[in-house]
Amino acid sequence: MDQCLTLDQHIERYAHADPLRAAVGAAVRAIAAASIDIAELIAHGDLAGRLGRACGRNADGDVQKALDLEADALVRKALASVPVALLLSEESPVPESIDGRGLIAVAVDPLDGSSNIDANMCVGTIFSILPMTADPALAFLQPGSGQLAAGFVIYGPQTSLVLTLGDGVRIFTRDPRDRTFKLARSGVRIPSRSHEFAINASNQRHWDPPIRAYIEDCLAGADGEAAANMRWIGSLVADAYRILSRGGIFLYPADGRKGYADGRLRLLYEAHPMAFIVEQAGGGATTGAARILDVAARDPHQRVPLIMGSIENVRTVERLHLDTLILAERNAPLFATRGFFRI
Ligand code: FDP
Repeated sequence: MDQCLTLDQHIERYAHADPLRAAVGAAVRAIAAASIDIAELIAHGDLAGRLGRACGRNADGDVQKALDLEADALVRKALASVPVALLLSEESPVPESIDGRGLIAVAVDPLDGSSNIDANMCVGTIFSILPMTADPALAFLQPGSGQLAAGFVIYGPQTSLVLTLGDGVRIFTRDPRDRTFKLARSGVRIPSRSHEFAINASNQRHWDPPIRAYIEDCLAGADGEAAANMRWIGSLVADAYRILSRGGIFLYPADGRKGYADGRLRLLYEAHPMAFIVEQAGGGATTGAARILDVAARDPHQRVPLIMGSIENVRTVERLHLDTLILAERNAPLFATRGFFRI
């Protein structure tokens, strides 16, 4: 591994003289530069004013925190000098035109996990880069498999950028000595099987049968399997980073609460980029019924159920969704001696 390779050097190697790749590289560099400013703002905590204070609601009704708006402004400013045709931010109601000659469309969640700001926990910035389409109205209606690049920055004990340009996953960590991102890990692989799961268990009574059944087996340790361990940070970037580091499964399913028929997470700037990264690291990402990267958006802020992580665990959840016979059998008396882990 090129231990001291900087993000800029990596992007130069990737882009060569290809204009589309150069545009992708420029957007990644701009978001990385904005993320250094965001990291420094977060590091000031309440000394920078109460970053976690509510300031209003975005077009979709989500509460906006002060840091959501500051991060949005920093990302927007950084991308202003990059050939981006369209920008979709979680904080804006509709995609905005930036550069009419731009070759790419960028979807971004400037500050993910904002309910964690006051608790001094990990938050992040997530982005997805798509090729621009001849008809601008179609740019964000492409399936996730069309992404050219995806990544997220996690603001934690270290600030790290997790990046895929479609050739595996690399992690660049910010070097505090010179404010540059340097390659810390390449060839990131998610172990194919894990005994760690992440879900907001307080929603259990609202889950559909397949999710309920899967989690019951995780807790029971069916068929001699060790009972699984639970971790829920409540910050997508942090749960995703842990899964990239040591495996596991993350579930934010659809549930019976009002407004949760498609889960909570957004397709274009949360599920698509995470799915691209996770698949590039050998994992899986599904709605339960469909591969996330095959899903195309109907509207810019569409939500989608997201189940992602270690491939064998994800496949088990998919089988539970697709095969109603498995669930029927589960309810039969014989199930006392069988579990999904053996299927
Ligand atoms: P947040 O609302 O704090 O921004 O995407 C939104 C998100 O956090 C994810 O980061 C996180 O996984 C999820 O919502 C947490 O949802 P719950 O509060 O329902 O657990």
